[in-house]
Amino acid sequence: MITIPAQPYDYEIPDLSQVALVIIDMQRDFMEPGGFGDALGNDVPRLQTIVPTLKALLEGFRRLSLTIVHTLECHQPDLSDCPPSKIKRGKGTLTIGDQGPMGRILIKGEPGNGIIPELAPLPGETVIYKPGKGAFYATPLQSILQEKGITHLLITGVTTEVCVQTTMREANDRGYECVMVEDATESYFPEFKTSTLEMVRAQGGIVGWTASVADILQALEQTAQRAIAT
Ligand code: C5J
Repeated sequence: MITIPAQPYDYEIPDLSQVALVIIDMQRDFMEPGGFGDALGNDVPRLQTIVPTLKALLEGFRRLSLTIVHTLECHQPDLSDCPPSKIKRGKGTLTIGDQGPMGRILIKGEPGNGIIPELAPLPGETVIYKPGKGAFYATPLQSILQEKGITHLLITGVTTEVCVQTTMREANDRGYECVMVEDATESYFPEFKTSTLEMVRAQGGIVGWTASVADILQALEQTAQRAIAT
């Protein structure tokens, strides 16, 4: 059993083979000027603060050969998977499908839709293309996790109260034991990040747990070292 200090109480993973790191939407469209987040008038650079901590967690998972899932919010070029309500929403300077400085906004394969280079997926890591905010909606994520025997998810990425929280709630309803990683998720709105972390772990962890990258890495690495020593 792996025990991670967490809130509202310790989080336990039966075996390293059962945990996956889920990295939500660390895409240029949300992280860089000229993308979807920027078009909606957000303070885009503030999301950069989590890149080093999330990278440390990703590298820890790679060192230990654990399961890694990246997601991208994106749509087909003909927008056939994008509800008209989503296109209309926001009244930003550019909307989904429009040509922006990094290519068409939120369209699969466009330069702006790619994951930032610091966190780019490596061969063998799962990449989920998702048309919704939640990573389970209209994707093969559930069947991939089931095939791998994953029961525990460490959820990270952007933005905390939109795609990260939606994914965690979807996962919770499907029976996964989830941690939202405090210093590996970020929002354009600091108060929304704080509230999301609080609402996840309120009421005895009604949606799950929150924990820090340092505590997670320490627990996972100690377990892996113990396994090598025995
Ligand atoms: C948003 C996301 N904020 N990845 N997407 O539209 O959170």
